[in-house]
Amino acid sequence: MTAPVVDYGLPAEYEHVYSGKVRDLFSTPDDRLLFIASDRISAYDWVLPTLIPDKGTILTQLSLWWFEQLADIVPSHVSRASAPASVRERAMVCERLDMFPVECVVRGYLAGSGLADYRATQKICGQGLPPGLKDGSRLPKPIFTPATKAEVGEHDMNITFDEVVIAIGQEEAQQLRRISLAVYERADAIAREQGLILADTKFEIGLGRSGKYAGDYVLADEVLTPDSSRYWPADQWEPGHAQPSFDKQFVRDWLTSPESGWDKDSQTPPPELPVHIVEQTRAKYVEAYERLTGEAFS
Ligand code: Q0T
Repeated sequence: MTAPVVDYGLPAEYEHVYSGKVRDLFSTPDDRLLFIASDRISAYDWVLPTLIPDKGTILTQLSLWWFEQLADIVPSHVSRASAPASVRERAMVCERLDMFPVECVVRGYLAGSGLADYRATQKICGQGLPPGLKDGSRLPKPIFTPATKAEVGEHDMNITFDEVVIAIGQEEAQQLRRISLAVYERADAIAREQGLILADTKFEIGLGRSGKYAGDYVLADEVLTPDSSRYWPADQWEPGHAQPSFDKQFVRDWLTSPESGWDKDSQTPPPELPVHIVEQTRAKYVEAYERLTGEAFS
């Protein structure tokens, strides 16, 4: 897949492997992977033409912090090898894993595709839920709602646990569910102490191929960032309507306002964001980092 990749000024031995909407993956000279978070931002399924300064660095540093908080539950793919200087703060050098072809989603609250599926069938990923739940309702308990990994431009498709079993095996599917639920519970508890609800989140997991974690389940990708998770301010949580996005609400509100002149249903590319929207949005990523980690983002 080839999506917009900026010039990161990497040494020639780093080869481009893959790009998502906002992340770029390169191979390293020593057969690891260099996972780079760009400053790109997506909304309404588009990558916007405007960058959010420091977004990639903030999300990478937040992800690294989360991996540390989770290390007693599951190891991470992050290697101690250093990334090239030009991307050091926005990149992670990672061990290559054998990835499971499953998006490991956990939901503690009803939103997004979970809400859509619940409204259509009173189930999510084949799991029945009580009647009467609303947009934003807390679920009776967190549920593992796996999805298939879609190509760039496509949406992930929710699948049942039995479909995961068919794809990867019973033992493996149970391990992904166990790890995902344990990580969600830990992260929600930590977020809650800072006044944030972790409504849902998505993990990618693989098996270690060599070294210390050979054959072990290892957490990959970026974790528990606002790009991979829905965080809601706990003091504003109110089931019955869509909860405002912690990070992207300024962007969405502006894009759908008359000032933008854009119609999200028009299939035409969105316009550049005004500077004040960029600045407000950057401030939300900084706020997420600072609230969760308790550290200033310098
Ligand atoms: C992967 C082997 O997240 C992806 O790409 C971001 C641009 C998807 N992806 C992940 C892998 C990883 C990771 N992370 C790993 N540690 N080992 N493959 C491949 N694609």
